[in-house]
Amino acid sequence: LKLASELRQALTRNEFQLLYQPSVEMRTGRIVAVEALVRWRHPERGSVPPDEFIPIAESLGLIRQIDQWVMETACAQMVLWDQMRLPPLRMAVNVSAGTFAHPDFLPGISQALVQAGVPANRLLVELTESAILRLGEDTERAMQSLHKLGVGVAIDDFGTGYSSLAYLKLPAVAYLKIDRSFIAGLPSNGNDVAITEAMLAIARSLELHTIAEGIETEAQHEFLLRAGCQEAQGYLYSRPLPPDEIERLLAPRA
Ligand code: G
Ligand code: G
Ligand code: MN
Ligand code: NA
Repeated sequence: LKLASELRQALTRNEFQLLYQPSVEMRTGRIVAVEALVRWRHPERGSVPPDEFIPIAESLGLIRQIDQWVMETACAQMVLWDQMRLPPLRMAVNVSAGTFAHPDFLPGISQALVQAGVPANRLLVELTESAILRLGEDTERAMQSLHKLGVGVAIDDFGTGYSSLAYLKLPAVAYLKIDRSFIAGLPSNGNDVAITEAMLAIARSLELHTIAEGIETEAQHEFLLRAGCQEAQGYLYSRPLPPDEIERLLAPRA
């Protein structure tokens, strides 16, 4: 596979790029966080979305290197934004199951934080519910180490993974991200309304912070705000953006 050999070289050729999607506090509309989303700028194919190359990177054993690059780049970006005196944001990074379970993950994430000089509590690791299912008992050990380090975990694509809810009690788990497949039907689809309200209720009783994904309409925003969801991401607020456009959004106006 040509793409596979090209993917091996993409890191050394510096072909990866991070876009940042804002996450807004629903009550105020204020941007409080960004999620780093990787893109591959392929010399001929143009921008390759992660859905196409992350699975290949996982099967080739390259995902840990990519995720490490993402963590280091995202931490360095936070420092640049601090130096530009932008309001301090939380930074979320996505990691694959293979990255999360590996013994080098904890040293890697501490190194990224120390190297940049960023406090651990500004970084959030997003792990999908299906990754947790694949990890099994390794999950708990890795979660405990992360918690000790001070890095929180968000359960990404929540509601789609068919996994047990037991891991929601782990102290590292601080955020639930409600998958956009449930948001899409709001506020008219009764099943999506029921499921979303149930997920928000679970989060409330476990004192987990909630982030809804994929908000595209004002009606979805209004519903989620009234239902008590705390934070949201989606095209209604902003697409994933390159750093300079984040700066334009956040720069204090004169
Ligand atoms: O940006 P986009 O919506 O196309 O992302 C698609 C998926 O790719 C997301 O669900 C996200 O979890 C995953 N993804 C994005 N960036 C990274 C990354 O840096 N590492 C890993 N492992 N997955 C990522
Ligand atoms: O799985 P994860 O949540 O990490 O991936 C986020 C992906 O969802 C990104 O690739 C991003 O481009 C996409 N996304 C973000 N906001 C919206 C939205 O409002 N609508 C849709 N359809 N996709 C979105
Ligand atoms: Mn995510
Ligand atoms: Na998600």
